[in-house]
Amino acid sequence: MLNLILFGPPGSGKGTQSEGLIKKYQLQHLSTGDILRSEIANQTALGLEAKKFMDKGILVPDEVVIGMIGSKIDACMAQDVAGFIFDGFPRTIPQAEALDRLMSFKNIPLNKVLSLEVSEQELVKRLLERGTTSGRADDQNEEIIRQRVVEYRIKTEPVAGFYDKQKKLVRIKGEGTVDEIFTSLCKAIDSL
Ligand code: B4P
Repeated sequence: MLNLILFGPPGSGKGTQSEGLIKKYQLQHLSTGDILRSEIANQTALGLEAKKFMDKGILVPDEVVIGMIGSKIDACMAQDVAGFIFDGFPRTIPQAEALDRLMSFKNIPLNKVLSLEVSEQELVKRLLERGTTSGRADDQNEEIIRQRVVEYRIKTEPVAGFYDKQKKLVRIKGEGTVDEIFTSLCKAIDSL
């Protein structure tokens, strides 16, 4: 199995690059952002709870996200998958520890953590641009976007150190064209 984490701040291109990677490597895409938005669209209890946090640019509580990803992995393992791309998960140290436990319990490896490095100025520009077309509440307002970046710096950035210690972290320049960044990601994956 090939199992990867696509890591990086909001707007760094995790969702964009996942699209190409899942096609090329035939991987199962697990995006906690997408799963949460679908729960909101279906007005489930989990979605209604998550929306309160997401609309403010704050991370959804760990126990909600960890339970959610655990059941998605179980559902995918019931089918025959070549591997997973985790997109937007883990976003905190407790989430990373929970994923380690889950993977080792299921006896599946985590091969690499690919970290997209993008400046804050570029992140805010991209998300405001997407806000004009996506209809996403968390992309509409610069204050909320900056709050998401603050959440990233405080709660998510330490996760890079967690995987660096495990010698799994690869830093990739996340600025340039989508194709250029895709080529760098593929190079890192193919060197495995
Ligand atoms: P996510 O859905 O994960 O979204 P994201 O971080 O905003 O975006 P991503 O990095 O995927 O950017 P994209 O490719 O789309 O999270 C949303 C919210 O959900 C979080 O704030 C949080 O509240 C909650 N959440 C999700 N996971 C959670 C977790 N594990 N724990 C707790 N809470 C969680 O790109 C953005 C824009 O840039 C697009 O418009 C794209 O076209 C553009 N772009 C991409 N690459 C580009 C390039 N090379 N050049 C120019 N523009 C580019």
